[in-house]
Amino acid sequence: MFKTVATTPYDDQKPGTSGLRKKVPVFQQANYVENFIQSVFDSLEGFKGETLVIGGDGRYYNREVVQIALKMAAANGFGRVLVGQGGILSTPAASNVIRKYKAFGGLVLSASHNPGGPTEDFGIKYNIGNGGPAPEKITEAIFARSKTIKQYVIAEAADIDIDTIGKRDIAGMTVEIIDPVADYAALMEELFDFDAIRDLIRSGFTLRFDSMHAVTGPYGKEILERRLGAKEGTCVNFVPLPDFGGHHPDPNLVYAKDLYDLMMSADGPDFGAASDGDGDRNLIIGKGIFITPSDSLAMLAANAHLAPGYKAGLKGIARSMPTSGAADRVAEKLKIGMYETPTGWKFFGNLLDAGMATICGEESAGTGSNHVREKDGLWAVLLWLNILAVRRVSAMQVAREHWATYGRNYYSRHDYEGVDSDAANRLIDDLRGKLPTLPGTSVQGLTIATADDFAYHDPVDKSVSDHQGIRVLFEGGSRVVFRLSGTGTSGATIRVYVERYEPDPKRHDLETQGALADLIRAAEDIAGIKAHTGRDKPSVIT
Ligand code: G16
Repeated sequence: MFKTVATTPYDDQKPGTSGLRKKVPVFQQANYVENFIQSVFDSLEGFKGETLVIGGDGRYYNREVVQIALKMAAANGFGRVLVGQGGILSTPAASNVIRKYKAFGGLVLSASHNPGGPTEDFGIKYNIGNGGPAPEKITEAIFARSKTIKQYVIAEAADIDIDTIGKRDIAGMTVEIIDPVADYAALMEELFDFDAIRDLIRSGFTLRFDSMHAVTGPYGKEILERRLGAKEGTCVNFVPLPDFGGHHPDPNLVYAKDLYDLMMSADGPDFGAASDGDGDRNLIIGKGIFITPSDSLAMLAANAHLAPGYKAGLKGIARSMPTSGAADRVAEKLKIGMYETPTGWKFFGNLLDAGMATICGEESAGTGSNHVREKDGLWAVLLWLNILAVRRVSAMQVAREHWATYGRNYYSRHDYEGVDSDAANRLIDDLRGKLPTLPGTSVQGLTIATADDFAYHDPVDKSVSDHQGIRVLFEGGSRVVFRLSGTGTSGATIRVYVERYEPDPKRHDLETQGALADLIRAAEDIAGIKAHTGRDKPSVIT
């Protein structure tokens, strides 16, 4: 019933910021998927007879990998697997299912916001029993195992029907095909005041939710249109497609430009939002105003008590290091803890589990809370709607009042994508080498106060993560941060994060790139991006 297959290791199965992401043809190499999944299982202990969750964002190759994973889970001794119907589970929904059904862990099949299709991206991520991404200790063990693996085990069974809800069996292991939306929608009803949001919508408030042909389509339809009464047509691009309709399912101002243009137009709706490939990211645009993810985190944290799920207040806020300091000011006012972690949602898990943080967020369009252990795109949309339903003001007013109270953190990220990896590594190495000489020097009229290579000391498990990004802080609180993306699949992506704090409300109406112009020039002077890469402008500005 089970067979052991001899295999040889691949040397490139190192999980990045969020799991293993590669082009589909890489995953299609002989035993590539099997090697990785076996390496995951070999790095875990005590799962015999336990429950595993499997689901993905529906991208090309999702269905094939679900079948392989099911047969390998059976051969490795799992007792039961819960699979989203059609192999679909958004990342936050998968996190919820793992928690709700006390599963041992889960395999989330996604390359998130990266494009999908036969020559595009695929990914596999392992989540632990708290519903969150495996911590570095486990991802390192998986990588180590993948370099020495000699065999894997798999059930000799036919593919099973994953499209019909119900229980079936694969080589003695129970497989339950579950509704991917129901548990998640129930959780959202617990956290938010659906009556208040329904009233707001009934009063004429209009919205648009763009699923970018990715996984949140069915979730948006059910929650926004069916349960909250938004009119049909509120959800657009809601049919998940294996290639996301040929688009980049990344909810930013470049790839969701249609939504942005609509929201800036005179007859646009009151509120617009989009989510990404696997449903964990969010883009929030009020009528006439784009809310940066860093600002959204701060504004949600400042107003969260208006939603039933957070009425007791927040224990603390956590943000990734490159995320702006806007949320820090909210934490200061609320007199709650503020934690700065490396990029990667996995670093929030310990803080959430320990009850130290309630809300977390990242500049990369991610916000979430202790309701699951992943960032959650629709959750952010619903919290915004709940706040607007209670306050009965526009998103623009929420933002303006927030800035008037706390000051404004002008913020932008400049990405240089598809850069030669050696050149990108040299740029970072050179920067690292320069760090001790930078403080006290002036660039573009700005004086550098401190410069370092960010290292995180986890306050819960005391683990240390080094080399998490180069920070250059200027006198007055502005800063630039440089790091290499850990989610790309071709070449390297250099990310430059630029931030200026502006306390003066008379200066809260500036155009962002203009407000940051001297810092952007300073970043070039400090890092020599053009000299290292030949690029004189970023590929994406968000
Ligand atoms: C992943 C991680 C996030 C991270 C983002 C960008 O998001 O879960 O924590 O901020 O990648 O990472 P990087 O800057 O290394 O590319 P997602 O939505 O891709 O899963």
